[in-house]
Amino acid sequence: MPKIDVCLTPELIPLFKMEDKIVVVIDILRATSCMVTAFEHGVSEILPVATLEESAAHGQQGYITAAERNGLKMDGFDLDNSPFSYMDPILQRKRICVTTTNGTKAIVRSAHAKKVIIGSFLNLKSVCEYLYIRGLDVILLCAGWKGQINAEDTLFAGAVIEHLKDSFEIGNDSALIARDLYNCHKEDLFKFISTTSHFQRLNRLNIHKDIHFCLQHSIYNCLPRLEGNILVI
Ligand code: 3SL
Repeated sequence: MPKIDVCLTPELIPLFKMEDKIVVVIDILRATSCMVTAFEHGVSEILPVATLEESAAHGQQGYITAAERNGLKMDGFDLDNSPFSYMDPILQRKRICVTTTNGTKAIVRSAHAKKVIIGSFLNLKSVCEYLYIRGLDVILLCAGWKGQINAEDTLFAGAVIEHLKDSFEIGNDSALIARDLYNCHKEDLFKFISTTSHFQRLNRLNIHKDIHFCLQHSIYNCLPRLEGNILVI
């Protein structure tokens, strides 16, 4: 049986061999939820970059730019990191260059994997179907927060493991912890997430509706994947 490992923070990437595995990058609040929402609303490609400078430079080349740090939109860029901003019809068929505090860095750091796909609760079913059909070893990469573990990405990793439990072996203890955390809290994810650090951070910024939105399960079918350094569907 293929195995599922969980990498709880990008700081641990050097401990994993990604070249022969499918990596699912997870940043539930909010980067990967935004990306799935963007594609579902007609965006044609997303270029994830690590730095503000790279995003600004791509703005000069015709990309729409999005930049978030510490939950806030950065001055001089077009978009913030709210899923609702990506529903604007003006973005249909447009290319967006995005940089966020953790999510885009995690994507860039996993670009050497065999395949990189984008996971969120919004496209949970599509993620699980894809992994089931491929039947390869998987790394669920949690973007975390500035090198630390976070609960919401770990919960999503646990949800994937729980959904695929009959077809994949648990690869490491992080996967075991993620699965059990999800099973403990799956009846009321919001209640648990409302006790977490990023919830408090976003709450201080009045971003409650994004949190509710990002915790919806499988409302979208798209599955963004990395081709070269660009996300497409
Ligand atoms: O860290 C990230 O990549 C962001 O998703 C964080 S935030 O939700 O926009 O604050």
